[in-house]
Amino acid sequence: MSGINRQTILNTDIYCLTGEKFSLGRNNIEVVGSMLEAGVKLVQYREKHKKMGAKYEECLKIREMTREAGAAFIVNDDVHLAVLVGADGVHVGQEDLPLEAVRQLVGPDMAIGLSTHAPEEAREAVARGADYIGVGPIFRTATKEDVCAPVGFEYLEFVANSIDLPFVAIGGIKEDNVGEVVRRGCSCVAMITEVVGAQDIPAKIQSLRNAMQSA
Ligand code: 3NM
Repeated sequence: MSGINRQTILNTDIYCLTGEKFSLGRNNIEVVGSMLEAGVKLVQYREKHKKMGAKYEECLKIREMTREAGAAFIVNDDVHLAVLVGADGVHVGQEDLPLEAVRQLVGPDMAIGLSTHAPEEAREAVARGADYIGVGPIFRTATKEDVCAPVGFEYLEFVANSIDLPFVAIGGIKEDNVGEVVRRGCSCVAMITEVVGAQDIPAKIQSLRNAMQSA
């Protein structure tokens, strides 16, 4: 038994997403290895522009590594890839398949995360059976293509106070602003560039944890 399940998948502090082009020349496998070495317990594979064959190979390897480390593994966008590699979850956006269709494909055990940017999307996520929601972008970010304007703290506070679902804040979160996010009632934060773009990933994770704990 891994102990990882739909309801508790966000019960951790740092949710790390891959982003090879921001990884200082390192590949995703190497970067995920450093995240796991640092004790990260939740990893998402996110690569918008790789070919499916390459994504499949990387996900198989990351599945093996995360399982070994007792970490949860979520695949972004590709529902069948998530199923094929035995991921713990799949994360989708507002324009992907509807949640009911995703649930049909992944079965009863896999967590489904949904990106949201406004109160009505959060309410809809609850009604349609998401297991958790992403709340963002909190700050300006250039990492995601076609990203909307920052939603700021107002939407984050709305979710923290009014939505009965686990949530993760995302978008432009860095060591120097993560404390503000935590103080708004957010216990799990997701990051791409702050982690994958760090020269020393374990040291960065430690600094982020220190900043979160002293917030
Ligand atoms: N989703 P960074 S913002 C993947 O708002 C993603 O839903 C967002 O990258 C959302 O930590 C984002 O480098 C990019 O800003 C996060």
